[in-house]
Amino acid sequence: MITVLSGGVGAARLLRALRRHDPVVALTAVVNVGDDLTLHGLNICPDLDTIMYTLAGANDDERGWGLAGESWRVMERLGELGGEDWFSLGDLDLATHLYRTQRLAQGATKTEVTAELAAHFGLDVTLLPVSDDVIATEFETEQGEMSFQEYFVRRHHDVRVNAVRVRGADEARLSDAARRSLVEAERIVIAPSNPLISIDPILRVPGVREILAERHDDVVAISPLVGGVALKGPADRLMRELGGRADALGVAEHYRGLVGQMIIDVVDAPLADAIAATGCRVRVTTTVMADSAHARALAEAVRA
Ligand code: FO1
Repeated sequence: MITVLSGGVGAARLLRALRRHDPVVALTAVVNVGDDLTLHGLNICPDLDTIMYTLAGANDDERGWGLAGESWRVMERLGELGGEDWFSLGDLDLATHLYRTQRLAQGATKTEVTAELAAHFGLDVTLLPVSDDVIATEFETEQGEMSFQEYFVRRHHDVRVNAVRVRGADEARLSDAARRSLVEAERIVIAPSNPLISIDPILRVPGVREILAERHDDVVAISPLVGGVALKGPADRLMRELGGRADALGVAEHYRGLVGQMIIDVVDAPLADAIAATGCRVRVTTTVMADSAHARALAEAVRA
C-alpha cells in the first residue's frame, strides 16, 4: 500500500504512472484542499478534481486541469452578463461542482462526496481530502492579500509574494481515513508538487508532520524542481521569494527530518552529496514524466 501526499497536476501524473506500473498496488492520495474555493456559490476542489479526471483518463492533459473536449458556453454567457469569468469552469466540469455543492449542503463530508465522485469516474485509487475542515491558502503580496486562486489564476502568479498563510490548517482535523492511510502505508510518497503551496497545507494539519517524522525511513519525496526550474507553476519563484534555495537541495532542506529518501532528476546529480548531508538517501533518475518510459522509471524508483 502506497500513500501519496498530493497537489494537482504533478501528483496526478505520478499517481497515473504508479497505477500503470503496478495495476494491483493499493494506492491512496491524501490531497491538498488549500486551493479549494467557493465561487458562484459552488464548492470547487481543483486538486481533487485534477487527480480524479487524470486517473479517469478524462482530463485535458495539455492544460493540466479540467476535462478533455470541454465546452465553455456557460462561461461565455456569464462573461456577456458581466459576471466573474476569470476562473474558467467548463460546462461538464460544472456538473462536478454542482454535485459536490449539493451533497455538502445535504450534510455529506468532503471525504464522502469525493468517494462518490471517484466511484462515478471508476477510480481504483482512493482519493482522500486531508481534512473535511475548511483550509485556505492565502498570499501576502506586494499588491496586498489575496486568495489562492486570485494569486494563481487571476494574477497568473505574477506578483511578488512576501508570505504564504494557510488559514484554518492549524485547527483542522486530519480525517480518520487520511490518518489511517498514513499510518498503515508501506511507503509514503511526497509527490513532485509545489512544496510551499501544495504540500505544506497538508503538512500543516496537526498530526501529519508527526506521522511523517516518526516514519521518515518509509517516506520518499520527489523534487518538483529540475535544474532549479519548476515544470509547471511558480514553485521556483516562490522558493526564491520566500528566502530558500530554488533547487532540489532547497526542497530537501524544506523536507528535512520528514523524508528518508529524496528522488532527484539526473540533471541535479551534482547536488546529490549536499542533499544526502540533509540526512536522507538520494536516488537519481529521470523525474520528468515526459513519456511513458520516463514515467515508468520514476514509478520504479518510488517502489525501489
Ligand atoms: N487554472 C488556470 O490557470 N485557469 C483557470 O481558469 C482554471 C480553472 C479551473 C477550474 C477548475 C479546476 O478544477 C481547476 C482550474 N484551474 C485553472 C487549475 C487550478 O486552479 C490550479 O492549477 C491549481 O489550483 C493549482 O494546483
